[in-house]
Amino acid sequence: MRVFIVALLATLALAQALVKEEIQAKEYLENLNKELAKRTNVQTEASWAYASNLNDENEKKKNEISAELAQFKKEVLSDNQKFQWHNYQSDDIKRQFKRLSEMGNAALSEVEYADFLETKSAMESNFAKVNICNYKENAKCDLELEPEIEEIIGKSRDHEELKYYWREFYDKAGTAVRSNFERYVELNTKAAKLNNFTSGAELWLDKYEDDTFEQQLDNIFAEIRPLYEQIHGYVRYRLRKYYGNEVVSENGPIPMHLLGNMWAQQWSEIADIVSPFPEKPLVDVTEEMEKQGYTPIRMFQMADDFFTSMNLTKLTQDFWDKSIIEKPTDGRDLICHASAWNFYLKDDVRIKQCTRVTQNQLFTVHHEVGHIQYFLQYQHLPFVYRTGGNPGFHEAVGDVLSLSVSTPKHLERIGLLSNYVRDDEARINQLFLTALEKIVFLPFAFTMDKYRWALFRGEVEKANWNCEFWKLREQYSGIEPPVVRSEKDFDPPAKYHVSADVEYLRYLVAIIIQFQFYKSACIKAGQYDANNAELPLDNCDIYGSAAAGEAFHNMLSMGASKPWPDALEAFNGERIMSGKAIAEYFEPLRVWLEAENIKNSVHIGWTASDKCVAF
Ligand code: X8Z
Ligand code: ZN
Repeated sequence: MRVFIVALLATLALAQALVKEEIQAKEYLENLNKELAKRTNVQTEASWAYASNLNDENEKKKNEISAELAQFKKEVLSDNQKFQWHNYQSDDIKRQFKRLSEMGNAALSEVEYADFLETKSAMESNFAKVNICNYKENAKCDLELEPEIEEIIGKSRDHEELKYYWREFYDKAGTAVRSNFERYVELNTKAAKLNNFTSGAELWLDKYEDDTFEQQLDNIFAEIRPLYEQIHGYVRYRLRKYYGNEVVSENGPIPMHLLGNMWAQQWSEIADIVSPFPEKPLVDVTEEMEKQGYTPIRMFQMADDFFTSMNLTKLTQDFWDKSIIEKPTDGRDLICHASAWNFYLKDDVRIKQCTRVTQNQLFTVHHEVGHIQYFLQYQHLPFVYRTGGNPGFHEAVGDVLSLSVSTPKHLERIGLLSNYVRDDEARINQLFLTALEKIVFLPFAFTMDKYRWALFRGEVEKANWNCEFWKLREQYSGIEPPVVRSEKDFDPPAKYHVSADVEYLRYLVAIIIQFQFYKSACIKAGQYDANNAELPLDNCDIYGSAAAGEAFHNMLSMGASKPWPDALEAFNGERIMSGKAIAEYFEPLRVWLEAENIKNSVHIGWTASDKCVAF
């Protein structure tokens, strides 16, 4: 009996000690979150200075400060281990500790982390500094990706010219950094293992907090693939008519330089030559924007106005004072790829974008302002929670508004579209245009990470690294390079996110869930009713809807404080990622395309590509 009482007292004492420790841990976390915000702010300032002016001095400063932050994170990790947090009562405290114990690449040794940062900067700055000589005037060698090369790839219909720019760009942005990329993969793997992951793929996937995530995406992708194949077959059929049999085959993969985008990730730039009803209107307000004297600042004001119309947070003074929304003309090199930045101080949020006045850029502006809205909605939370429900959530917010902006209804409302008659044919044109942005993007986005996962997992021999990339691009998207590539080339880093070490699955997830958000927001706004032909999903405008805004607020203000199904639930009551909404949106197009492709005996699917050989 005595032994029992002593044991009981000892247990009680331990439990009491644990409760006391948990109270102390709470205070510890409060201080730590503040300290991390402060230090991350300093590091972000240095990153911003570098990204907006790529010189050696800025690079050195950025890497030094990043190394200091990594060192601090290591100290935090060892401090955290003094707490028995796994046994605490509060889920919130446990979640914070778990997140604060994730080191990412900062887990590398000091020397290797420095190497990692230099390797990344080398790839990123190489990408940003690519210059190409003009195809027509070979002495003019100052063409940059943004804006000149992107414009040519989008507008030129001369396939030889397109091929020239394609090859020049991939050689300079891809092949030039092969050795850096090899080193990057090595260090990435080391870092993943130091974090107790089997590879960098698992480290990236961990952010989705769901062991079946990859499988879920495979399943959703398989559901959408038939629609993709219909679009692919139709576009190839139309391109064949346009360029001739010599340039486009009947059954093979589509030569990607003809698709209006350097990476063939979105094909809307060629809508004018492939849209279903050429004699019917195709919504393109670029000219009208130019005519009305639109400016980048006006485009950002419009995005701000859209968010505030829904009762959401308006852009801050710091945003307007500190953002870079036009390409500087002072000759400095910078990273033009659009990005949104959180500085982890109250209201200090910025965008860096070399904005051009076009319809697609108007959508990108909303995309970026969506990131900013998220930053502002969760800025009250502890530092560890100031991020998206998962990385895809962050990419989806602004896109939901873009879906709304792209409708004829909204474009009419803002005076960019007039005399538009929305009959069945115009509607198919419009759905097709959106599909060239959204459906076409799915296999592209998937392969960006399927490829890198395979490398990180050590599943591909180095001697096959380039052809493996093209194999996946062919299998998933049915496209191929315009010229034969080999292992002497190395093309993956010619995509910004590969050179810059940005995980890409987020964009795939974002497309799927943005349609879930959009559909619910449209219902809340009274703009969509599946049983009312007057209120179709593809002409829903959520502008001015406080109800839709409230759903956003409920989700965004949670940041990452709960697993993502909770965040999704806060928006619309669902807890599962699903392809149902995207399928519903494109259903009229699917029906039309299937009939049209049969009518024209269009081949569906593609044969294997022979455009990559070992040597
Ligand atoms: O990188 C971006 C944004 C910045 S987060 C401009 N996007 C992806 C890309 O350009 O490849 C948006 C869509 C996909
Ligand atoms: Zn984004």
